[in-house]
Amino acid sequence: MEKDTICRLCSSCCPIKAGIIDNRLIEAERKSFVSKERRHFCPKLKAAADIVYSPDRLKRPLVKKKGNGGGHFVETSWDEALDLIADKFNWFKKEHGAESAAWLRGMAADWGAPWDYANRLMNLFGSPNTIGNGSVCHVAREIAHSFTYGAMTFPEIKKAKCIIVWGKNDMDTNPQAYENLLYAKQHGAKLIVVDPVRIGLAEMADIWMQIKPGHDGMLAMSMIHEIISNKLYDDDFVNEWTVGFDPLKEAARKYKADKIADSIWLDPDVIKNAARLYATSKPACIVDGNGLDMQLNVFDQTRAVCMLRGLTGNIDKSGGDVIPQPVPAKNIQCKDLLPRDVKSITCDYPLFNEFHATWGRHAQSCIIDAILDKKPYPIKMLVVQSANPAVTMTDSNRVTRALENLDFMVVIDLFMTKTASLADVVLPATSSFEKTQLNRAFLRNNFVMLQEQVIECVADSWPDWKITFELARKLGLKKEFPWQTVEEAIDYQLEPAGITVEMLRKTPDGIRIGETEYEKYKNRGFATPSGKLEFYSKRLEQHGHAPVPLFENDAEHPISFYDRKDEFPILGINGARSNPYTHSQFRKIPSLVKQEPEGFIDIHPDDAHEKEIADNDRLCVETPKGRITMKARVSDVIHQGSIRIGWGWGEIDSEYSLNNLTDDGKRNTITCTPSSRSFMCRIAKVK
Ligand SMILES: Nc1nc2c(c(=O)[nH]1)N[C@H]1C(S)=C(S)[C@@H](COP(=O)(O)OP(=O)(O)OC[C@H]3O[C@@H](n4cnc5c(=O)[nH]c(N)nc54)[C@H](O)[C@@H]3O)O[C@H]1N2
Ligand SMILES: Nc1nc2c(c(=O)[nH]1)N[C@H]1C(S)=C(S)[C@@H](COP(=O)(O)OP(=O)(O)OC[C@H]3O[C@@H](n4cnc5c(=O)[nH]c(N)nc54)[C@H](O)[C@@H]3O)O[C@H]1N2
Ligand code: SF4
Ligand SMILES: [Mo]
Repeated sequence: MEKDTICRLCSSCCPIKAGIIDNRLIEAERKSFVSKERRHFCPKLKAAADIVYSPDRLKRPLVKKKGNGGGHFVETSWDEALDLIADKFNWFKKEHGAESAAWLRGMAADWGAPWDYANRLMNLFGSPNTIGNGSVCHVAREIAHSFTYGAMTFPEIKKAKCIIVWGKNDMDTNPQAYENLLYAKQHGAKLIVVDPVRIGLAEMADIWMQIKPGHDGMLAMSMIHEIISNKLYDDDFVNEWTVGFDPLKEAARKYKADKIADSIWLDPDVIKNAARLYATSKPACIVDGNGLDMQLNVFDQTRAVCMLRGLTGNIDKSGGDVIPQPVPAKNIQCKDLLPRDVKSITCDYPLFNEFHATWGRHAQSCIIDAILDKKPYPIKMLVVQSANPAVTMTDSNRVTRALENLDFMVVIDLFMTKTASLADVVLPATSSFEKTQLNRAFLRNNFVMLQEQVIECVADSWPDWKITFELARKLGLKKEFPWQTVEEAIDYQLEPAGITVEMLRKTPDGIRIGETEYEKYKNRGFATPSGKLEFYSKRLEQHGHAPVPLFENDAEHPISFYDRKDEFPILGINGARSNPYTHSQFRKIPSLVKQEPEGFIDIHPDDAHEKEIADNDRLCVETPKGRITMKARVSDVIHQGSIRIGWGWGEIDSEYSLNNLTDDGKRNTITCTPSSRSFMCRIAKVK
C-alpha cells in the first residue's frame, strides 16, 4: 500500500509516498515534478526504513539511577516518567521560580506545531524560556528580511531568468529546490553562485564567486554600489516604494569593487559582471542559505543581500522573491498569559525575540550563559526536544559542561545521543513516519499539507505532540490541553483557515488557499514601520544599531580568532553538510555509513604540498578552543589558505567534533549568532 506524507528526516520537508506492507515501512519515494528516472536522489529517504527500525531506537522511557561513575539508565513506564518530570517542574517553580525551567528545541521535529505546543506548555506553566536554535539557522536571516521588507521572501526559482545562489548547497541539502534550479537553468536562466567552496552548483554556474568566508556583506555592498553607480536599479520602484536610498548609496561607496575585491578573494570585474547580470535580467531571484548563518555579521550581510532584491525591484514579482501569504492559523502559544514581570533569559536580544508573532526566542547560546554564568538568572532544569546540543551547539565543551551542571535534564529523542546520555530522564519519541503533524513549512505560503502517520509507533515510543500534551495535563493544564488526539489540536489551530484534518486527508497533495498574488505592497504597503522597503531603518537606529549595513573595519572582524592569525594562520570553514546525514544524525545507520564512513578535511593542494600532506593522512586541527582530528582530502574545491571540515561527526566521538573548535564568545548584537561558521585555526599531520 502507498501512503502520502511528508518526510522530516531533515528540514527540507519533502512530500513523499511511503510504501507500506503489513504495517511496516518498506520504502519511500519523494514526490516531484521531475520524472522518476531523473529525480534527485536522497540517500536519507532511501534509508528511511533502516532509520525507523534501527535496533538502536529508544524503546521505553529511561530514568537515570545515580551511582558510581555517573549512574545508569533503567526502564520505566510513561506514567512514572511523566510524573517525575512534572514533580521536578513544580519543585523548581516553588524553589526558584517557573523561569528556572527551560525547554530547548532543535530542528528535527520540525519548526512546526511542536514548537507551538512546547511554547504553550511553558508559557502556561509560567516560564518564558522556550528556546529554539534559530540564531544559528535561518531565523537570524529571517529577521534581516523582516527588517528590510516585513517578511522572509521565497524565491520563485522556476520562473526566474537569473538566480543568485548565495551560501546554499541545495544539491546536498534540499532536492526539491535543486530540481527547481535545474529546471530554471534548462529553461535558460543564468546562475550566479556565491560560495567559498566549488560545490556542484558552482560547477554549473555562469559566474562563481569564491568569496572569502564571512565577507558576504562586503560583496553585497559592492554589488549595490555597482548597480547604483551604473543606474541599473529599478528607478520607479526605488522612488515610490523605498526609504533611505541616499544613505545606502553613500554607505555602498566604501565598497567599490576595485577597492575591496582583493580583500574578499575576488576579481573586481567578476563582481561588476555579476552585479550587471543580476540587475539586467528580469525577473531574478536570490536563494540565500545557511552559508550566511553562524556568521558574526549574519544580520547586516543578509540585510545587504535583501537590499539587492529591493534595488532591482525583484521583490514580490513573479520569478523574483515573493512576500509570502501565510495560511491563517490560530496563535496557540498563549504568550499573553505569561506573568508580566518575568524576563526571558534572552532579554538582551529584544528585537530578535519580538520580530515575529510566533517564532519567539531563538538566541540559543543564552541557555548556556544562564546555566553556567547564572545570567540573567540560573536555569536549573532543561527539557531538550529533538536536539543534540552536546554536538551541535557552538563551543561544545562549554555546552557539555553546562548540561552536566544542570540539576535536572530531560531529553526527548529517538536515539541515545551524546546529549541524551547526560540526561536524568530520556523519553523515546517517534520518527516523522509514526506521527501526524501540522507542518509549519507548509503554512508559510497559502498552502497546507498534512504530515500523516503511516505506520504504528515503534516499541513504546510516543509522538512529540502526545508527550507534550500528556506532560501538560500532569502539570494541571487539562483545560488548556483538552485535545486527546493531534487531529483535534490541528483542527483547532486551522479553524481560521476553515480547513480540517478530514479535508486534508482527502487532498493528500495539499490544499491551496487562493492563488499567489504579486506586488501586494501596492495595496497594503510593506510590513515595516514606514510601510516601505527600508534601506535605512530608523527602528534599528533607535535601538543603537547601524541603520544601513556596515562591514569590516567598521565592525568587529567577522572571523573567530582573527586577532591570533599569526598562531592560527588557516581559515577553517565550518561544516561540509553531506547528503547521507542530517547534522549529528544517522551516524550509526549501516546503509548510510557504508556510503560515507567518516568525515574529511578538505585541504588545498598548495597547502598540502607545503606541509607534505597526502590524501588520508590524519590531520589535527586546533583553535584556541580545542582540537579535533580527521582524515585529509587534498582538493582544489577550496581556496588556498582555507580548509573545510566535515560536519556532524562529533556524535561518533568527541575527537571529530567540529564544535570543539568553535567560539561562542563574540556574538551578533541583534541575533546572538556566534562567529562559528568561519574561524582561524592551525593544522598538523598526526604522526
Ligand atoms: N543532507 C543534509 N541536508 C540538510 C541538513 C543536513 O544536516 N544534511 N540540514 C538541514 C538544515 S537544518 C539546514 S539549516 C539546511 C542548510 O542548508 P544549506 O543552506 O545548503 O547549508 P550548508 O550546506 O551548511 O551551507 C551552504 C553553503 O554555504 C557555503 N558557505 C560556507 N561559508 C560561507 C560563507 O562565508 N559565505 C557563503 N556565501 N557561503 C558559505 C558552504 O560551502 C555551502 O556550500 O539544510 C537542511 N538540509
Ligand atoms: N559546527 C556546526 N554547528 C552547527 C551547524 C553546522 O553546520 N556546523 N548547523 C547548525 C544548524 S543549521 C542547525 S539546524 C543545528 C541542528 O542542531 P540539532 O537540532 O541539535 O541537530 P541534530 O543533530 O539534527 O539533532 C536532532 C536530534 O533530534 C532527534 N530527532 C529526530 N527526529 C525527531 C523527532 O521527530 N522528535 C524528537 N523528539 N527527536 C527527533 C535526532 O535523533 C537528533 O538526536 O545545528 C547547528 N550547529
Ligand atoms: S531531503 Fe531527503 S531526508 Fe530531507 S526531507 Fe527531503 S526526502 Fe527527507
Ligand atoms: Mo538549520
